[in-house]
Amino acid sequence: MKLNIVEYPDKRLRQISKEVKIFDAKLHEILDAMYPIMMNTNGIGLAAIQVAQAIRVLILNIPDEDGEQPKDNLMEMINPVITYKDGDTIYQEGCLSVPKFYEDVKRFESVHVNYQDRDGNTHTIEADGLLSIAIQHEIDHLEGILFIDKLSYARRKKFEKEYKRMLKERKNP
Ligand code: Y12
Ligand code: CO
Repeated sequence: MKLNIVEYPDKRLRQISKEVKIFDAKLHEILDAMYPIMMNTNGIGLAAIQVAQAIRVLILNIPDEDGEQPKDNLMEMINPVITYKDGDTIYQEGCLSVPKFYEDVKRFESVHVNYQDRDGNTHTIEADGLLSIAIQHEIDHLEGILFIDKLSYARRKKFEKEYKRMLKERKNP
């Protein structure tokens, strides 16, 4: 299965992703295709809508203390729901769908999340640090929300100007 990353300002990123009800080979094929895309682009998180699949699926591979991302650390979350949130934290985020831009974003410091795995089994995780931030960033994608939507008016204006310039430069180098 060949999937490509959808980039801002593509409207598909604004879709609300649908709940997964069937945990079949098609779902596994999408998950299996998402993993190399995330790893080959140095990503730590990817939502299915970023590869034009409007289903409530996300994957995460948070680097360990040595900056390594072994496949053992891969997390697949289907139909994730935040059930508890606490505290505030600010982190400079980036997104594979918004290339070359990194901005400080305020998130909850810790979250509890219920989700299903690829076989439909239910799990709960208590996350803080980078994992918590990444989960919140990816769950936003499922609602059509991007990290740039969380910027102040002035920062968003600056971003739009610079992003337009970057796209133009990429088209006519
Ligand atoms: C903290 C911050 C962001 C997240 C969400 C997940 N975001 C990513 O995985 C972003 C990856 C990313 C990778 C890039 O590198 C390449 O594309 C090769 C990148 O660089 C460029 O666009 C040039 C930008 C973002 C969770 C937690
Ligand atoms: Co993103």
